[in-house]
Amino acid sequence: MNQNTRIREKLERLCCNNLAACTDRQLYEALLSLTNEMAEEKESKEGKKKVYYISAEFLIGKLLSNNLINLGIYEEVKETLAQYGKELSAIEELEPEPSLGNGGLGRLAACFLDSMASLGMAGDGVGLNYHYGLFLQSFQNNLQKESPNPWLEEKNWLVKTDATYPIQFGGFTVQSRMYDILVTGFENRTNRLHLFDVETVDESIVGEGISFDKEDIARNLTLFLYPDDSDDAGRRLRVYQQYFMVSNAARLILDECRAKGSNLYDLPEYAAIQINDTHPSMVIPELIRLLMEEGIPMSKAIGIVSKTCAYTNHTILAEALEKWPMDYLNQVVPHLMPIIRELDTQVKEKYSQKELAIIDENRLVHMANMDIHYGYSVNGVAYLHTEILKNNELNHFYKIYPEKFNNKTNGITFRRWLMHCNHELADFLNERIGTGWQKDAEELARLLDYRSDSAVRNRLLEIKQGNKRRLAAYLKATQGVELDVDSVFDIQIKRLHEYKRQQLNALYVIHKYLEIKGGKRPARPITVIFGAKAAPAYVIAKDIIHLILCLEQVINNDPAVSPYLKVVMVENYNVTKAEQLIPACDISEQISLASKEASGTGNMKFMLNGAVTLGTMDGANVEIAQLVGEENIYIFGESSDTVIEHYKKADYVSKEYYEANEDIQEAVDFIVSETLLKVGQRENLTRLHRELISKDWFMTLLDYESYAAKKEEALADYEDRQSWAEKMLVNTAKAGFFSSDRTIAEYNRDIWQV
Ligand code: 26Q
Repeated sequence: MNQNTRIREKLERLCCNNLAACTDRQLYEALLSLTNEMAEEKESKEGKKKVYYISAEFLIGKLLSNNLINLGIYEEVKETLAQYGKELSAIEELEPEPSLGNGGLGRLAACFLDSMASLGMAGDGVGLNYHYGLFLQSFQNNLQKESPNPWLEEKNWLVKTDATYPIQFGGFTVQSRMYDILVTGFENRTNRLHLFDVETVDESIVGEGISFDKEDIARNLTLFLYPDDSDDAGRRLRVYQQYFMVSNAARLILDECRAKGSNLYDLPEYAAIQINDTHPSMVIPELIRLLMEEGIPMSKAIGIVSKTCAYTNHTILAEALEKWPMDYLNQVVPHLMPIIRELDTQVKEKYSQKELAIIDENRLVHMANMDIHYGYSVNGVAYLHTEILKNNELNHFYKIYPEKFNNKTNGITFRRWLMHCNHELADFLNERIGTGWQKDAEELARLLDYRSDSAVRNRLLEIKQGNKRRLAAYLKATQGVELDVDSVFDIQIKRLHEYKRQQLNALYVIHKYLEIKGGKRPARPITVIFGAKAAPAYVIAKDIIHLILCLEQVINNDPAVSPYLKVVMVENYNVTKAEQLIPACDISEQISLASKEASGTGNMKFMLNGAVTLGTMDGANVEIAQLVGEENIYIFGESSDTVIEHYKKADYVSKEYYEANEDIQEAVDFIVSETLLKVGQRENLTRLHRELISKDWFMTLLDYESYAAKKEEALADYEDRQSWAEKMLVNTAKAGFFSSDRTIAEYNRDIWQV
């Protein structure tokens, strides 16, 4: 029986033998069963060792079409449905997006699961089954509003398992339950994402917006993904969540390893545990505790765990490094405290420097420090990031454990970020360079043979134009905005944070607006697209969103300007929207303050899809620049060394830049102009204005001049369509290095050895 017939029969059976009469919803549910059934068939007998990737976030995005692609049945399903007059794309739209992550860190974890399965490695994810993903964002009066974001429908991707554990907190115990999401590899094995939950969670305790009773742990434990750590009760709940996650993980790992024959002394031969940032760090003391319960002496238990756990650092912002007050831990996990204290004592006996302590003089427990002392590997997520960790942020540790430090430059899965989101480009590549790139991403370099071929260049331009048209239609349908598809699409989509500097982009928009008002039109209309959620308690981030929304209102409604410049803030930016936006991008904005963005992964997605980067020498931009060469990227701004010097000397004064440059002053002052105050809130706009002039911690004004100049250069170059197409081609061709298959192969070679 051929594949097509088999799928048709299965679908028919799932649809009670009347596919034509099925609604799209029924078809969605049938496809969900079909893919899970086929995925289960690909679960293979395990080898001895397995990777456990523990993460508080897995930003997996919609799964249906990705699973169809990975199972190799996308085209067949699409055709079968078409024969009955059904459209796969309409069915895909019905799937709710599981937004179980905040941003880059969670999306990376999802790409890694895809790559482990696609490479045929035994590697499972372990995390939490949040009932509500990252809040839904809507705009009201040019302000961000948050509301709950449920994703669990009656029929969903979760497979209920029999695994359940009693998880003990200070004063009470909850019973957990493990649910699995099947992770299909591309034409390869199936792995699992284990998401733990408690049965007592109660969705009815959610009140106004995204508020809820933060004290009622049994009912709220896995209710929400944490968007921030703004209040005390919220922070405490986060500790409950983290311990719940790692205690379950530790028990599962020990159970599975014992079942495979481990005597627990040989645990490192059975398990490699990757700690994704410090959120799962308590797995270290928890494993030690559980091993001791099995009768293993503490010193031995510490040794075993130290050979099993490895830590990835994703940030150099000091405020994001988790430090938990001892009081919290005493309340939430009193049984872990003797172990954490002993780990700290052993460190203090060996090393007197206070930077190396786990428990500091303010009784704060430094989770990263525990990971570095008691893990066997510490990695950063891009070359520059790892260098900064070694030479600055974690230098004290690097000096005592140089052998533990290694770099693993991030990557992205090409299945989702090319094959699924950009069918036209994927098909064209298959046609021109064969399909080998799907398994060996470096084969994309074969495209370089065509860099001077005008037929290929024209086709790339045509594909881009088609994607821009599709995006325009999508934004018209979802937000009612009209885009000029012949304009340059300049896109910045990522979490809103001052260090990512959406405000820098906004200042340029103001400058352009004023220029056009003054009669100077750009060579070609420009469309500046933003997408970003701000943490609900992050005041300045919300002010920046307010500014962008006010600019959108003013500019798009000004008939003298809107034919030449438009601003669009995409509502509720998420993975699904990224999949629409990225293929349609001409200029990719990666403009963080150098030294602050650990890696970035959006930058890689844009590059792969033929956008040209406008960026600073930060994170993985450095490696992108090296790969594509300076004529295929627009780099501006101060270097990370200079920026780090400014912080050390505390000598950056934003006001000096404001006073010295007329363009800057004009743009900054426009934030509090009559024009903007008419559509915006005085409080928000004046606060942001003041912040930029008197503080500007992330040095927006420092880089304004070089940013504006580079952007002008990029816009001018865009007019030579043939040479721009060559830049697009080189970017796609050189993106192979950023496949997460390469990243995962490196993790396995240097850290996991599965
Ligand atoms: C911490 C404490 C309390 C509440 C929340 C948090 C918290 C939550 C999420 C801290 C950090 C995060 C997420 C960090 C993150 O996404 N980092 C990004 O990781 C990407 C993958 O490595 C990099 O590409 C980005 O550069 C980095 O910013």
